[in-house]
Amino acid sequence: MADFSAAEIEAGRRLFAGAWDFISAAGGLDSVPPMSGPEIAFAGRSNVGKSSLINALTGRRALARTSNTPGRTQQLIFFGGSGQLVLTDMPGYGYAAVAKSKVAAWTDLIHDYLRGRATLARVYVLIDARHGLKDVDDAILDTLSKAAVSHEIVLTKCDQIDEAALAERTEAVKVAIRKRPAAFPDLIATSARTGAGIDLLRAAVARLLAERGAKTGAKTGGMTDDMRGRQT
Ligand SMILES: Nc1nc2c(ncn2[C@@H]2O[C@H](COP(=O)(O)OP(=O)(O)O)[C@@H](O)[C@H]2O)c(=O)[nH]1
Ligand SMILES: [Mg+2]
Repeated sequence: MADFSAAEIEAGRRLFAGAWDFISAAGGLDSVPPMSGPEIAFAGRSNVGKSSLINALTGRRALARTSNTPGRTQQLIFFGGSGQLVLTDMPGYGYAAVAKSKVAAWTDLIHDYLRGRATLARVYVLIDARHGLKDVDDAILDTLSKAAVSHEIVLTKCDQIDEAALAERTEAVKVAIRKRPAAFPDLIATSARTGAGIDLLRAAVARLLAERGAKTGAKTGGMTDDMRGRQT
């Protein structure tokens, strides 16, 4: 797993500290909030733990609604904090009991969003540590590669398997993504339940934004007035 300095861990902590709020939910591209600060998105199968991870990162118990009923989040959900960073909870995929037409609509939305969002700094693709990569995950990884969107795997629910199984799973996923150039070669193992790896994921985002800021000369600032107006 990637090494982070104490300064990066602290930068990560600060990046996610403070108040986080719901900005808006979008069922289509016409209703996504205007692009503002750098955005990171969380993708993954229904029930993989996207909402729980967002709650763990932001230290809020119910910012992103979590659910035992897979397939409930059918929209892109945007969250903003006191800084510029925007978090996007993406609609889950791979839930069998959903009608084909609905799957097509989600797929279109996800693909449009990934292609059209210049502020999107990285997509974290969540994989359940118990199950590893599945065919449906390959589909989103293919889409991300084609759209040349930077992405990294995050293992979720690591509290559910023992250390040896986690090491084995980590290695298997690493081998599988080695053939994907747009995929970050490392991955981060997390548990929203125990908090394991959450500080590392925060640090990874802080490092990403620092690198991106250095490239674009972007300054950090607050949420735009336009975004505030959209908060509910
Ligand atoms: N044991 C364990 N359960 C988790 C973890 N993260 C999420 N869950 C559970 O997995 C289910 C789905 O989580 P949710 O965040 O709603 O998944 P989403 O559909 O990807 O947004 C819920 O019952 C969560 O409590 C975790 O780190 N460990
Ligand atoms: Mg969710």
